[in-house]
Amino acid sequence: MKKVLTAGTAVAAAVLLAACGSGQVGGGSGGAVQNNKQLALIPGVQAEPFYISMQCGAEAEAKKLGYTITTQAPQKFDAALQTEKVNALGSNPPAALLIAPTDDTAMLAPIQQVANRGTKIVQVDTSLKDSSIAVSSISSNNTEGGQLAAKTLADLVGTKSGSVLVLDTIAGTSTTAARVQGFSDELKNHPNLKSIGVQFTQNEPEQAAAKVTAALASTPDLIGIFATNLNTGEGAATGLRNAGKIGQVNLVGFDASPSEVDGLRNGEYQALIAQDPAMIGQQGVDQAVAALENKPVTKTLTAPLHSITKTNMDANSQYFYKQQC
Ligand code: T6T
Repeated sequence: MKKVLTAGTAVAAAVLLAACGSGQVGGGSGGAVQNNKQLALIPGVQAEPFYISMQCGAEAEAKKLGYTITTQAPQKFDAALQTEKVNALGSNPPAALLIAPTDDTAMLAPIQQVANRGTKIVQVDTSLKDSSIAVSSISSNNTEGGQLAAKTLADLVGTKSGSVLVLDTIAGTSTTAARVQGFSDELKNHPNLKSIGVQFTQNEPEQAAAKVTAALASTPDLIGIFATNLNTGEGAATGLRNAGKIGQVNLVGFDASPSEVDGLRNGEYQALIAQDPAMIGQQGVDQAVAALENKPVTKTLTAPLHSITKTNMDANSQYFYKQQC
């Protein structure tokens, strides 16, 4: 069963989930983790506003439900570093682990080891190719987010024609891959916009900036850039700024970090597709606790997205990501 979460309906959603009759995953007994009220969150990378906002949502919900949650984040968005964090859960694993796998294949084995010790697994944001290990997976509809980005870009350019660059993060990142797919599919409906391809950036703003610099040099008719997450967006803005091309090339970003929001206000970005990471964290905890307490669990949950422009940004400030709770 797949459910769509809408903003401001968290309580209603929880009631709906509890009443849901099909496609549910039973909690089962946790073996060694019975009566354990300890949850863990392993996000993709430390000190990043998307994951900080997710952590805030998860912590508030855990407290409300009488659980504690600790967060261990890798220093970089990197499967080897994230594996170290997973392995460090060691012989005293949490009752449930909320995790954003940084690689849709490489993270399966370490997560499997934790699951083998009785820990319930909940995927938040990114997911494995084979998600069957998780009792629940919560993310934005990233394919739709990519489509929304392409439609937004098409609206921005109107009848003008030109080339479009897509900046992805790291191969194996489920979310940004889905955004690229959605964007590329929708772009086919806009023949005035021609893709010059997808560039990986290793999720490093410096690499994104360099790709933009190179694209500006090789493609004089560059009219738009789709940056599939906040790091690629921040790098793209730097590349455009360095070349004096701010406002001449439309930049549509994903996420709503403080620096992206500032960039939207001062014209570096023309639009942002904001996620609701706090809701993803909150629902991650709700699903984990439901699994632990043998209550109905929903296998797949979709959090809402919001297209934000300079014109509507003040009315959408609740979707801006946090630097701290
Ligand atoms: O866009 C988010 C997240 O959804 C994605 O999976 C990885 O990048 C972010 O954390 C933003 O940097």
